[in-house]
Amino acid sequence: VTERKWWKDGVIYQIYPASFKDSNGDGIGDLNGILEELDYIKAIGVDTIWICPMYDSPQVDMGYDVRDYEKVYAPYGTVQDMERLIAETHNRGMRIILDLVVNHTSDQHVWFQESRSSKDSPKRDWYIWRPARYVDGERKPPNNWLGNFGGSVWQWDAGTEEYYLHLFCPEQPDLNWENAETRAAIYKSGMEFWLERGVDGFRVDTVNMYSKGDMVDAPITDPSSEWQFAGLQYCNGPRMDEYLNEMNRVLEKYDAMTVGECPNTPDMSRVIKYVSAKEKQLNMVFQFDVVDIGQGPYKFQTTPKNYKLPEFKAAIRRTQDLIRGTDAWTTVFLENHDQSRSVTRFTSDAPEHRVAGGRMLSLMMCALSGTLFIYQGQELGMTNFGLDWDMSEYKDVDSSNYASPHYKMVAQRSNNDPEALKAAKASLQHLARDHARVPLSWSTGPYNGFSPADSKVAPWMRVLDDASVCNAEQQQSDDTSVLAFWKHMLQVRREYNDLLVHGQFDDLDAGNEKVFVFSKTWQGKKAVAVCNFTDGPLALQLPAEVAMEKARLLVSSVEGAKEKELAAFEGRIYLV
Ligand code: TEU
Ligand code: CA
Repeated sequence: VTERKWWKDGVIYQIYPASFKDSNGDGIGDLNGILEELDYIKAIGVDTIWICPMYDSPQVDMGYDVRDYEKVYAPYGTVQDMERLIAETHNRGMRIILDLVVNHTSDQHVWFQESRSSKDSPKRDWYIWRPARYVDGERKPPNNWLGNFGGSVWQWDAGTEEYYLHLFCPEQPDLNWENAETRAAIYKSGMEFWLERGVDGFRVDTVNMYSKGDMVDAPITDPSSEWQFAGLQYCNGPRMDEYLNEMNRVLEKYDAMTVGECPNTPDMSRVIKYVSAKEKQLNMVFQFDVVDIGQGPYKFQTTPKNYKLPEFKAAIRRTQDLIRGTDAWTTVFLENHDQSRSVTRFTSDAPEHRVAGGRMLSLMMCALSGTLFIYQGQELGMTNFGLDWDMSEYKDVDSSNYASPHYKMVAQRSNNDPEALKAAKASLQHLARDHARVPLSWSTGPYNGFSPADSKVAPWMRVLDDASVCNAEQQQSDDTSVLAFWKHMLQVRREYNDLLVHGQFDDLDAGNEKVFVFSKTWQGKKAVAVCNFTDGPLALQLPAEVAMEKARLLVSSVEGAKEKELAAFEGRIYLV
């Protein structure tokens, strides 16, 4: 049994500032827009908000390229606005966490400007510089690693004639965590500046990439490319424990919570070490098992829905089992700003199924153990935008850097074969990060209510075409909406907190390709959840033990649930 903490029972609502709400009509979401909607957020039943990077940034990667940790990106507001937002969040009895992006900075950060100014700069060693390799007289980067957004992870700096490392864009040079002075500066500027202003914790970006190991060539898995997948090398390097223990000593002073982003970590014992209470590293992590499903090593080369339900269930089991007999803690999430919409990915966004899909996923998530994360718009059941969007309307650097070259390559290799191009576009439309970044639909008004009605500037990104299908205003007054169901489920989750948030998870029918049936147990109490992942009705078959013990239906995600039949995308929870 693990110790109780506020963040374990917490429900955290993630806000993407650019796309949440534009208060002043410049087409870009802002901090005052968040302030205006704090009561809306509180009414959902969440108790903590997480703000994606709102720091000063040239926005090459939407703020994940920080120019100054101690300033706010001007279109979003000021440090004073942040102080007000922190105070107003706390006044409502909620907490607020920020995104801590300290694996890398922007190339415009003064630290990097100094580092690149000369080889003798006192900050030279704050980033990762290496000389070129020469192969047959030709200049080559130090190794063959493929970057997260395509291409080499190394960028040549003509001024000082060395390469610097960037696991993401060239405009995002990696900080050198091996240097103690750099780490101290990170803690002071990136963390303490905001902890002193009252933030309650951090979502820690790419936390497992701080220690890069010995940076030898990655094995060749894609012979057609010069650059090879190296995620298993630059993640979880040898000094991770040391760095996280040190970082934790800073956080401890403020009793701040952390949730670390943890891609490329299939080794469960490594995950457990990150989040085991006695290890004093992180409070919890986001494992990628669920969101990576069906994706393969090359994100935009997969076909939509190319996985079977048992794989999805197994991925959930891997996150739930983190707390089985350990002192660790886990998370529940299906969406964030890097993922497409869960209704589209895991259920169906067909008009007749969208509401049922959104409600069932809410029921499933609320029945799983761990800290629950909801991404803005997920509470409304927002879906992916359509196939009709033009490539130029995808704004994310991941889509343009990665998908467009891929699309061009497909075009070239297939000699513009329409079928091949259709498949490439379908993959992009299914998985692009852009779907999560579409401005939130608040109403059916101009700009879907995202910008003020009299605004002269269009939102920075295209809004969804028909907001009458799904918007916050309508759902607030509709008992059958996805939003109304989330509110109800969060109450249920609170009422049965021990069982649903802390209980032991067991998959009762792991091989079933249509239905997800799992139980939660806590000190002699038991709940069973049943979720129909198909788009048609199914005969209800409860596990024998449940049926015999006369289970009581606690909640169903559809109106007028039938006794012997599950509706399409219906979820239920029984108390046994
Ligand atoms: O993401 C890091 C990450 O490993 C992936 O989720 C990444 O977005 C994916 O490989 C791209 O297809 C974090 C942030 O969540 C993301 O938004 C940033 O772009 C990235 O770090 C760099 O800071
Ligand atoms: Ca604005």
